Amino acid sequence: MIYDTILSLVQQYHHIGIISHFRPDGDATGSTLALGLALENMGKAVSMWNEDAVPARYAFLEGSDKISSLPEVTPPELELLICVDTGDWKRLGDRATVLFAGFPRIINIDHHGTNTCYGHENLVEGDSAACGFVLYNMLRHWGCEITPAIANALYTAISTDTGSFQYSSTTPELMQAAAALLAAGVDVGDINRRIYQEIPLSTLMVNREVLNHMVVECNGMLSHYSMPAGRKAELGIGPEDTKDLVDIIRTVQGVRVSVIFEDLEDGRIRMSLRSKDPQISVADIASQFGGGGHAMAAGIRMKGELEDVRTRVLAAIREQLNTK
Ligand SMILES: [Mn+2]
Repeated sequence: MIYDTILSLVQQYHHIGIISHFRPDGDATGSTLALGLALENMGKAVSMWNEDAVPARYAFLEGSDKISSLPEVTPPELELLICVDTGDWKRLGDRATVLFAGFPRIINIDHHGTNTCYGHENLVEGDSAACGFVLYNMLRHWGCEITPAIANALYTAISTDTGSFQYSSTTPELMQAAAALLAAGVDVGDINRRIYQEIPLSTLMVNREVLNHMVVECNGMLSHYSMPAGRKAELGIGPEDTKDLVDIIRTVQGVRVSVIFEDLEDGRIRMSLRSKDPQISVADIASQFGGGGHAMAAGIRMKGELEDVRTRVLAAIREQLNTK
């Protein structure tokens, strides 16, 4: 059983590093923290890292200040590296992939169906709603105490990756896990206010920009929005502000596929894709362009000009919409 294999590795080693994907979301942050705190409670020396800072909206989580930026060199004492919520190695980020290249003991714990199993041990539950749910089951199997701080981290991971328990990935077992987390000390009103009702004004201003300029086409089945680099600079917005934009344009009645195009400073285009139609997998579309994710939520990063990339990706989506 993979849970036991991972437990025996954890028991065998003392200095353990935990890392998740760049531009961490609630699942990446909550999963890093929940596992980190649980391992600390087991007496381990734990380092929690991320290539990017913890988003401000998750800074309330107890222990989130322990998630630090990457070290300059791989710490010589590091014995075990655990990657959470990260579907492929390069999603750890440009610096992390160089820093940990060739590291001899990597455990990959994830829930992305497109996971490339880059670890020496891989716990990948592709139909699980959140990495936080995979971890919840593993920690329960290990017999770990779910402290209030761990419960809050896991709840944040699970809630944010299910759109507050709205997506079809929300199973009875997941709801039972959420109930157990409430029993373990999550204050559900407080945590939901902190996660969903304390949005920075700058983010809401970006939302307004998106609503002003989104395009709905393909008989109302496709919504998209493009954020050119110049416009980002004019509005003075950072990466945090552009994270969940696709969730705004996907709510349009009748829309089946939504995509956001964002011109990044490094010459690449970031795309965030969502499907509301079980017949259309945006992971399949994303994989045509080197991206990946889940059937209903996927992402792509590729080099190129915004116009050109948009033309190609929209053509692939229109083809799907017209044939299904
Ligand atoms: Mn996730």
